[in-house]
Amino acid sequence: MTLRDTLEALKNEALEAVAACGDIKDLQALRVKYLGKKGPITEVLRGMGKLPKEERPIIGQLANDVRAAIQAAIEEKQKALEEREIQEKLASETIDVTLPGRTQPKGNRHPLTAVIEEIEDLFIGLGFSVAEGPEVEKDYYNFEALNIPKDHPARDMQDSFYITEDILLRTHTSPVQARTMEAHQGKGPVKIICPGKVYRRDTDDATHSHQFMQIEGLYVDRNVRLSDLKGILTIFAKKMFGEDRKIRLRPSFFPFTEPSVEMDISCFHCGGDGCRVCKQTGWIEILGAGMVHPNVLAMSGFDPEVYTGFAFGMGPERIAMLKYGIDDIRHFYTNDQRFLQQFKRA
Ligand code: 2NM
Repeated sequence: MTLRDTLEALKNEALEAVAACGDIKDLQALRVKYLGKKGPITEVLRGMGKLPKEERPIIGQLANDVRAAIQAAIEEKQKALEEREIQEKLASETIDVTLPGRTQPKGNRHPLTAVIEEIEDLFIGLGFSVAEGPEVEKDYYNFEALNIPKDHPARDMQDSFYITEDILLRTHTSPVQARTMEAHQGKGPVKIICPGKVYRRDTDDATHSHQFMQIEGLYVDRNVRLSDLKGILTIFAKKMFGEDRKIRLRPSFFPFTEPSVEMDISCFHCGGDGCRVCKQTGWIEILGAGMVHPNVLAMSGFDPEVYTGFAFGMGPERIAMLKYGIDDIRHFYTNDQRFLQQFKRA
């Protein structure tokens, strides 16, 4: 075989191999095999020295043409294979934009949080600020500063969670109010509501919990009267339970207020005629309140001859239970989705 025939055969073999190739990796191997440094064309060009002088340019030209032909075929194939790869990818990765989206499960506010925030917003609208304080509290702020005497049943070890002899889990949020008054150094006004967790040594049942929420309000200034308390609480009752609500105050007793009252609202279910919600009385007890005891004002640094104040306290669980007809306080703390999901807003 002449060199010319060898080159011609090489070209045909290479072009056939390239034409049959269906894979980019295999094509790369063919490129190395035919055009590489150790390939047959390089070998022909290396052997040129042994050729008669007049044949060299002819064979050299032919070898270059063969190399160019193979190179062109490989490049064309490369493009075709790459194009095929892109088309395959596009076909396999098509997105159906008409498919409906995956719905994300949406949470909702806890009903107790919702009621507390509603009450907060209402009092903020009446000029109150929100104040907070520690849940682990000194006996002094929890009892002493609130005129709760040493022999009061609330101070019994059986009724409160004591940590040491003079540190306990607060049994109400009133210590926050005592601390806030103290921080004001005898200068009014103090106009705050204090929402927060409180703790009592109770056995949990449908209406009792060892841990629950409380919201207390306090307004101390010159000339604050019981009529101011009545006005504020009437607005609260109407906003919370409907514009038709009436309120009534019954005399009561708390160590930290004098006089002390309990407030009822006219039944929002029957309007006052008597039903199962109001136990046929027409009235529903909502909160306790009163005029801040002079001893409490004095212990917190306010002159009771100059300043007076009203205070009130309520249980947001009870408010929420009445508002939504919830029959067991434990529902608030057990996170049963069947309960919680009922308070989704539209
Ligand atoms: C109540 C009822 C009546 C009350 C009193 C005070 C303070 F700190 F100012 F003395 N805070 N909260 C109070 C008064 C709370 O809860 C049923």
